[in-house]
Amino acid sequence: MTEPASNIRINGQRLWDSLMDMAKIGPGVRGGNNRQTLTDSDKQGRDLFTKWCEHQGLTMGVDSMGNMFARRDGTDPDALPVMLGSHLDTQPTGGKYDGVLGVLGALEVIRTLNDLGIKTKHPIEIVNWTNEEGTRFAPAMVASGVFAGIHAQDWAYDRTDADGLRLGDELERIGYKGDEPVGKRKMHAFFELHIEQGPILEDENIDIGVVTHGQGLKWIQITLTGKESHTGSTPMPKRINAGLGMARVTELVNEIALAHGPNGVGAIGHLELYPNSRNIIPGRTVFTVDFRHPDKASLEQMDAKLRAGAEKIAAEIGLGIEIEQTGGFDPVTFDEGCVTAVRNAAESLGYTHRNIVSGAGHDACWINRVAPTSMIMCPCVDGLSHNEDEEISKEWATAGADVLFHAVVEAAQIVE
Ligand code: HGY
Ligand code: MN
Ligand code: MN
Repeated sequence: MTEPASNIRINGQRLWDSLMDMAKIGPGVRGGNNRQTLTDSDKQGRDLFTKWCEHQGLTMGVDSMGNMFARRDGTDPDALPVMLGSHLDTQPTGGKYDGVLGVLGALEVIRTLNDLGIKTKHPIEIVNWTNEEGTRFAPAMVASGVFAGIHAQDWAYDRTDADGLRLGDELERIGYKGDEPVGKRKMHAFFELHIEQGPILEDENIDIGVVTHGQGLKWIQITLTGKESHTGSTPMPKRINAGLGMARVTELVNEIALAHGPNGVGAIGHLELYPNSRNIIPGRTVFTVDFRHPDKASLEQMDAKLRAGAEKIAAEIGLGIEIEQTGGFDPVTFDEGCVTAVRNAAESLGYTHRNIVSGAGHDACWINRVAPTSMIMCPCVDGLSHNEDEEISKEWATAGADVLFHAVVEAAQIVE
């Protein structure tokens, strides 16, 4: 087998144009995207992706979790496919590149292979994983989690959104509940191109992040139950204020994260407060603590401190408390062989590169459980993501897709 000539480059302008075309679907209010999973705009994005793949001669398969697999045959029909991809769903105030760069960067790899008439021994499949973001339906990476055997499919189907709609029903409604049993497809390797979503690569003026590890994550949902009463006529000592409890737990989350610095991080991004009336003391708050750390023991310590501290706060105010872990995964070490393929590709292409730990969670973190996996990162402006102002340059996108091309083709093995 020959190595892909290092002068082969993908078509950066074509990739950029596809990113801009996809960004028109499910627009946000400030130039980003709101293409949440299993909404009509997610369906439109999936339909456009299918059209582009079929135009490249790929055959599209959809599994029972809506994961999409666009296949380019190899010369060896028995060889397992090399898969590459990410997710097309976005946050409600998301950017144009989080996830999308990985799916459309993969499509650009296929377009370049077709342009050059390159054959590979292994088939190559582009993947769009359903519901990576975990916003509309918690947890994040739920469909790649079912694929990797982490979650049961029925449990995933029963996840509900804020309006009580079930994930399984919404999957059916948009017509992407495939017949193929989830997890049936096996793969030779998986590569995911993704924006860094942090400031390191841009600050150090480095083109490529060679992702060696992913930090661990815990989503801990807390429900505090107090007593609704009049904000004017209820004497302070008689109040059982769930909102006060939530505020104190928020402060505690920040203290715990800082105490486990510099790598520990924590915040509360999801909050429901009942009845949310200006002149009623909140009787109930439901909120999710997001803790992350690259070290498993530290993450467990953060979790334990939170539980003990929240129980203490609830007792001081007289609140009922329920604590439930609603998502999470241990820190991830990616496959050495795949990581080396990424590093070698960046090196041979003349791109600057450095090892990096992923701060965000990705589908690759679950797929790493079932196949050799690694990730490629490109910088993003000010390290900003999960914000409509998320921005990258065409050059950064192109470099990332070039490295993806060479890493994937090396794994898939060119055949003369
Ligand atoms: O939460 C995460 O890290 C990912 O963006 N879903
Ligand atoms: Mn993402
Ligand atoms: Mn994201």
